[in-house]
Amino acid sequence: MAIQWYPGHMEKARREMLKDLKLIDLIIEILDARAPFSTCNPEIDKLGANKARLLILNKSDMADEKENRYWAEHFASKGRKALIVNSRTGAGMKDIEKTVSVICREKIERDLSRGIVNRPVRSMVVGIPNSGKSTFINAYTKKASAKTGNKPGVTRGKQWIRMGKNLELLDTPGILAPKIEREEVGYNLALIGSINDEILDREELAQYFIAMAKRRHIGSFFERYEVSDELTEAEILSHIALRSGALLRGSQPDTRKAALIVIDDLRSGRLGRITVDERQD
Ligand SMILES: Nc1nc2c(ncn2[C@@H]2O[C@H](COP(=O)(O)OP(=O)(O)OP(=O)(O)O)[C@@H](O)[C@H]2O)c(=O)[nH]1
Ligand SMILES: [Mg+2]
Repeated sequence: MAIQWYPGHMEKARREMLKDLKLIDLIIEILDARAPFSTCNPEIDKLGANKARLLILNKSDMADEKENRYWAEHFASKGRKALIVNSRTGAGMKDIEKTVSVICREKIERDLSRGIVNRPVRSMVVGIPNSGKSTFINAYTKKASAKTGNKPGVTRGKQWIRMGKNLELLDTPGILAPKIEREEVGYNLALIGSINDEILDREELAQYFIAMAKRRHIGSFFERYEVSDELTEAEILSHIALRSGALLRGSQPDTRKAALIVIDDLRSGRLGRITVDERQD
């Protein structure tokens, strides 16, 4: 599956980010906790080589709790601090300040040795489209200062946000293009709604997810549609079509429509809290 998804404004945003990087001490990378591997951009390792880094496992309310803890530990084992956050409620944000002062201790000590006291840490929020960058900033600053929307690519401009005396935040557009080097990364990004699935075969995407539900015994899936996990993916889609009354002429099951139902149920959380990325050990 060759996903070509790199709109023009992403390349422009990337150039902007490179300029902005010179101004900051700390990169706050917003990941989607449902797909922490797929939404993490490895390019940042190179671009932000000399910067302090904080990972945010955002939308943690939609991801499996056990997996949230796994991913936080996974990143910690690689020397990367990751906080589990829900930007809609602000849950998990109280640890940010303390964490920032730990991560940026070197900079703070360097400042102190030069006689600079309380110069704020300058930070920048980055992440792939729709990961929740604007919602994160709004919640953290507790005022609606950045525009949000449930569509990739809403933010185009940029703005600095002053946050008390210890932190300054730069709101940036969804500047990181997802890095799709493996097929399942593309599928997982599509499942969580991070890339336009118009460019994908949705029936194939739904079948990919159903195979995952079978492999991982995601009970909520089979309960919701009252279907056996012993059927094939195609049979399960047919079953879902029939029981939802999604029929073609001649009463044939409309499996395309069934695929849309499954994907929508998954994205809106009706199948429960599901982390789509597999553990990486
Ligand atoms: N459940 C849940 N939804 C979230 C969370 N954070 C963001 N969202 C939702 O995710 C969608 C995208 O959020 P945005 O803040 O617009 O994402 P963004 O990264 O700024 O997107 P672009 O600017 O388009 O790149 C919105 O519908 C938010 O309400 C979260 O922690 N939990
Ligand atoms: Mg935004």
